[in-house]
Amino acid sequence: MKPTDWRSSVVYQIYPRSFCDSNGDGIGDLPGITAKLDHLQQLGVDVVWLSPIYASPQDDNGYDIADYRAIAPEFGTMADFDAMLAGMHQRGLRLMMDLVVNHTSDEHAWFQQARSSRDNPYHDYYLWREPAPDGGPPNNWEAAFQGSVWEWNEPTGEYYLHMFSKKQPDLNWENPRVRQEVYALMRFWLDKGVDGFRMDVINMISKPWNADGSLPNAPVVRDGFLQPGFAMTCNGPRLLEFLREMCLEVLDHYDTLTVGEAPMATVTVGQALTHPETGALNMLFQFEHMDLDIAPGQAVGKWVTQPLDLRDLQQSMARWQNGLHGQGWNSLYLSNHDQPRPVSRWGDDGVHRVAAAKMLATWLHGHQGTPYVYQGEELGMPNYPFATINDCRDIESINFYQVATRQLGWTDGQAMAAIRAKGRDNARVPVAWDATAHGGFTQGTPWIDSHPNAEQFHAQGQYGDVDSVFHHYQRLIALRKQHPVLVHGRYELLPSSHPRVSAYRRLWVDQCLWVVTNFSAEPVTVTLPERMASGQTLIGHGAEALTPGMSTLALQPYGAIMVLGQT
Ligand code: TEU
Ligand code: CA
Repeated sequence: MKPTDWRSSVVYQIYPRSFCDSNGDGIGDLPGITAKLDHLQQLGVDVVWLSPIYASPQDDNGYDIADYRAIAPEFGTMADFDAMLAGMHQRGLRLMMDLVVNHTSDEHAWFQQARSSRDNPYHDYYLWREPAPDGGPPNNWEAAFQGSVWEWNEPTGEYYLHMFSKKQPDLNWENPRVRQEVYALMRFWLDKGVDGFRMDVINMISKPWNADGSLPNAPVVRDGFLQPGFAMTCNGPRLLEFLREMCLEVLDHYDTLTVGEAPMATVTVGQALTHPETGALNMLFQFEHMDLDIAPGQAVGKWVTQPLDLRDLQQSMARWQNGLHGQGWNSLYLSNHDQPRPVSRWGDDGVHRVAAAKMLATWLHGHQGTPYVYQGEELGMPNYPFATINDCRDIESINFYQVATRQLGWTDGQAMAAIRAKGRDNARVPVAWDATAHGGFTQGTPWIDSHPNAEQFHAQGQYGDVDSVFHHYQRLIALRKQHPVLVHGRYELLPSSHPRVSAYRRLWVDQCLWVVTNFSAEPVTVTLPERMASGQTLIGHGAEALTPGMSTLALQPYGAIMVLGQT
């Protein structure tokens, strides 16, 4: 079976809870997605990544699964799922489901069984440890959503491990029965016609066990017992072995597209996991660029920020572009359901919002790899002005707020400012479809408030506007289909005569593609890379028209240009 060549594909991520509500209960659902498939077809994307829709107590909005083969009632029925999948395939769209198998929900039957007794056949599906000599947790790891990664289980008199919330116990991948369970549920969905998987924190499944079966303490980087433990379980010793087994057992038998979410992954890990011959996944989500605005030398993590230095971003992209060229494959993303809106984070969501959203898109889509568009990004949706913690719904932000204001001495104002800047709910505000109430997301009351400025960026208002962000994404996606240099071209970072202007090129056969983008709110004039002036502008906004012989280029605030020429 000739695998589909997905390298010129563009993926659209749907966060079902916030995409489109079809029955007025304020929660997005599967019939709502089916009703909006023409929007995706018009945009020109090829693949949909659907965040979790499985039965779940929704402690972490579905990333805590209680039944992998059942649809959460609030999202619809299996018949709704089948109709949505059929609608996608009819439009030539392929579907990647979210595979969340580093952990389950504590309400999953496996865990219910496992926590009942040490002799239960499911007990070894999870990770249990005796208390430390002082009766406390077995080691000093802090979980991603605050608190210890260890939770006491009275019935068996031991602790269980949860890297995320205590309602998300980690699975024991050392147990071959657990791995077979995962392969079976993957086949269930692939046999239904699903086209691949986005794999949640997949590089955390192999834990760094000591010879005596204990887990090492995390380095002490701050006062107190708990220390950041997240990185301790990333890129573990048996990761590639488990993923190669997954290929032999499942993936090699289907025409699939796979992307592994891999926090703390390095270029070396990227090469190992996505190498066309020796790897196991088509691509990864790595986080190096997502962590560049985290202030160094502080132990609170992402909530303490620093301005983005464009050179850091350039260097990071260059590392991955060059590191995986011919050795693997990159994903390209600036946003998803865990990150704030890029136009607010690295652009401008005021007077220059449209130009900034287009600039970031041109910059990202000019690179080698598979671009991901997160719902609302194609409309230039900005962050949300969360006023109080009651406006928020995300366990990560709510837990952070509690700890920051109760234990770290942060004021409400300081904590809310951090949440407005980095909170995940920024990405989970309902999509704005039209000028009606709640941006037409629901006829009811949305589960989280809709954006107060939806009238500025709703889809209906952009379909007919050739200068809109939506049209810009449509053209960028079409260019990837027309120009092989965008798919295969080798990346080269170019010197830039301005600290807020990025310049790079792609080289393929005798073709050269230049991408020059202004990351500042000021008009700038930069030195033109050689031979660019005689090229053909493929897409540009806020950029001076090129004429042969030009040596400089004037860019408006957040202006950008992509030019095709000869080497
Ligand atoms: O995210 C893992 C992950 O890396 C995030 O926790 C990220 O670091 C953080 O949110 C940034 O603030 C995946 C899912 O994408 C996320 O939604 C889940 O909460 C998490 O795994 C647990 O399943
Ligand atoms: Ca609904």
